[in-house]
Amino acid sequence: MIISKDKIQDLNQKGLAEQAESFGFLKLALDKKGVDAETIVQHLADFQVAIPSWALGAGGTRFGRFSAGGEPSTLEQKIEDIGLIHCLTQTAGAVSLHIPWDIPSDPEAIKQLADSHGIAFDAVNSNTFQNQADQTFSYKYGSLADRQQAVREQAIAHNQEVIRIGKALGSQSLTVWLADGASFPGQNNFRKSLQHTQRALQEIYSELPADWRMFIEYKPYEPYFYSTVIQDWGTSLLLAEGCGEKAFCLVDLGHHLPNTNIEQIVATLMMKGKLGGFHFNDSKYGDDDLTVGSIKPYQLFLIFNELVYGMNNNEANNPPLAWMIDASHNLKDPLEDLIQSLEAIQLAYAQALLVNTPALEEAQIQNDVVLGQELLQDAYRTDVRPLIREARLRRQGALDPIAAYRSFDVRNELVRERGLKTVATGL
Ligand code: AOS
Ligand code: ZN
Ligand code: ZN
Repeated sequence: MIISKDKIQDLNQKGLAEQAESFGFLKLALDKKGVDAETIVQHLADFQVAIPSWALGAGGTRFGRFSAGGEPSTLEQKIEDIGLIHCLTQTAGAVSLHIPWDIPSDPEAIKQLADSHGIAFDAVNSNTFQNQADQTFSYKYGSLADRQQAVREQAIAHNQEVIRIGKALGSQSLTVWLADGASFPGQNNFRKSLQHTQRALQEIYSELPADWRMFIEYKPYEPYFYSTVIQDWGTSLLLAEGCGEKAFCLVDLGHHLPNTNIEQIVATLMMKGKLGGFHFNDSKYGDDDLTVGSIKPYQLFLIFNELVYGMNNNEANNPPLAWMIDASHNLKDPLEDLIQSLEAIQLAYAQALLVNTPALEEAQIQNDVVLGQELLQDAYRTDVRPLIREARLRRQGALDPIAAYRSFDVRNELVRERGLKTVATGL
């Protein structure tokens, strides 16, 4: 299924007058505060977030999985799905592949297909948390951290293979997330596990092309529940520094113990120039992978406030970040879910761009605690939706992507094309 730009423009017609009015009103209000709405709209229009190839089917839990129907079963269909989201939102201009779930049989053809949808290849993800059909050694007790050299070598070789696949697609970064850890005290030697991991990452790093970056993702628990080798940002930073200047930390919002101050982690990593990428999602309890902004939108805003501050005060030369959504669950239509996540990301970004940083710094110098909070909340409580709609309009996206998705009857069309009982590869 392909949605033409003309169809989107037609649908937008009836909302244009109202949009012009609300955008004009907000623009005036921001003007009075010395904020240029046009600059913000431009930032929003340029902001692109990668969609992971495993989030296009209905996610499951270990208790069950309910197909959405019409799910993509090939990489080509996954790219088409991202193309649908991108043409509506104009924000999903990249895909993040998971190897081996999505090995392209013909990289050149896939590249062309993605290109025709305006989609680039973002970070490629390796997988050493599952056994593959043809592999010699099991990852049951570990991969890069495993006590057996043969297991580690197999996991290293897999990561190097993922780099080769990514290279053929024009990808420029590798994300490593390890399940390695232990569920019981006494199971593993902490120091040896970490040393093995560092050496293995160094070996993978040595195969990284000059213009590539490596992202090291951390997570406190799950799938193992006593210890995880790369448990937190400190461990991730230590490993990244042990590899070299092309290695960075990756923050997944769901990978923190409850109430962790994630915005402070973002600030610290950017101060060190070591924040490489971001996995957006939301959670109430753990790595829930819920729709971005569905539970803690104020936290998301505070995180974006640090990201914006970090990008504007970049003494450590932190490179541009790789943005990705890492969310999927089993209730919503996965494409509508992703559209909601993209919207939430844009909202938080726009609000953060509104923060009056000089005034905030002055309030901090004056120890005016109340004013500091007021300044942040003034930005957070501004209805920035007209800015986001304006950014989409200028790129010929849909004024209201969810409404457009429904009015084009996308899911039923996909079910007609692909069938009702479909299973997308992935988690
Ligand atoms: C796992 O919890 C991490 O969030 C990974 O980033 C990701 O979900 C996984 O690599 C997908 O397979
Ligand atoms: Zn993640
Ligand atoms: Zn996760």
